[in-house]
Amino acid sequence: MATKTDYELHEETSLKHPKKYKVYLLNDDYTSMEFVVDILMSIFHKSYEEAEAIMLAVHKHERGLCGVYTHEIAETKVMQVSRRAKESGFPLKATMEEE
Ligand code: TYC
Repeated sequence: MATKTDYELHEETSLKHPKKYKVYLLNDDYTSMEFVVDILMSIFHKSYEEAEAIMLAVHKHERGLCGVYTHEIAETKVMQVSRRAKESGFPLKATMEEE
């Protein structure tokens, strides 16, 4: 078989290893601890215990890892956090960065 083009190699490796993105929650002074725990349980599927530990870590260290996802899923989680926060009148934000 002829040598693969850069494009073919890229397609092959990106299908096998799609890039992953870390999603972080950011601390602020106004969002309630209870709301953050609820977000971690409902959007990031954490148990109550895990959610409380992540929330306290964010409160203490300014940001905390909520999960690692493909680009589309990470983007959706960030948007869901932003929509729920807005609806509830909290400034809570999530960010994503390539792993
Ligand atoms: N710092 C907030 C408070 O004292 C709690 C908080 C935790 C807010 C985590 C955002 O991502 C966050 N009420």
